[in-house]
Amino acid sequence: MLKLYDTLRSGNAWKVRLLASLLGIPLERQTLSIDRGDLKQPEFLRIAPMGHVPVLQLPDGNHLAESLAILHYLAQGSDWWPQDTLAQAQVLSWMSFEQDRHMKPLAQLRLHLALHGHGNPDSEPFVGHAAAARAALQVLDSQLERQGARGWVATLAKPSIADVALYPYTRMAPMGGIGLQPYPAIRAWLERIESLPGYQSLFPGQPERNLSTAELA
Ligand SMILES: N[C@@H](CCC(=O)N[C@@H](CS)C(=O)NCC(=O)O)C(=O)O
Repeated sequence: MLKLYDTLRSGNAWKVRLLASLLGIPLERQTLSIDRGDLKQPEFLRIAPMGHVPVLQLPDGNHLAESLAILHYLAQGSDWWPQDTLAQAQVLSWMSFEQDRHMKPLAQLRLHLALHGHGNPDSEPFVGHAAAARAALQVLDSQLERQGARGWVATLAKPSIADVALYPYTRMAPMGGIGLQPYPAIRAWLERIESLPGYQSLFPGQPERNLSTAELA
């Protein structure tokens, strides 16, 4: 069985649980705590040299770090990783965008303003993160509009791992003070992802916790 090292609220780890659930792949879950310092322990750093979750443990004992590498691994042989070389490159292009321009500002706003609950949104660096987050969401909204009402971020007929990669931090943007009202194509796309068979929320069965910051286990 595959084992996922995650934390309760990691959006990067949510990507992995979401894809596994969409694919019907069972995952054992070991949930670590950043606050308790679990990610700095030598036993974690031995399997995760980068010191971050998510990390996937394979049945043969190998470990795989970085959410997008794990998505790529899990999606092999499925429709979530297209067969056509150009389509694959387009998926990689949107996944690079996610890491380079999308995830970081949205994650920083959510982490500091919502989860830690301190930081003045009207001061630096949060003003800069908010501008970067809105610029990234505008790029995503325009792409989804270009792809049409039935298209996906990087592909047309079927969703790909680019959609999974871009979903969690877009969905949680309002936690960091970035409302999604100005992005109609994004709002329609979020709804379509949430109605896919196998969709899994951040806290399955506890929808009220999805956008909450409560530190209950
Ligand atoms: N590029 C990495 C980013 C992973 C990442 O930032 N993980 C966060 C949780 S969402 C983490 O482990 N943070 C630990 C820390 O900041 O000490 C990925 O996509 O997996």
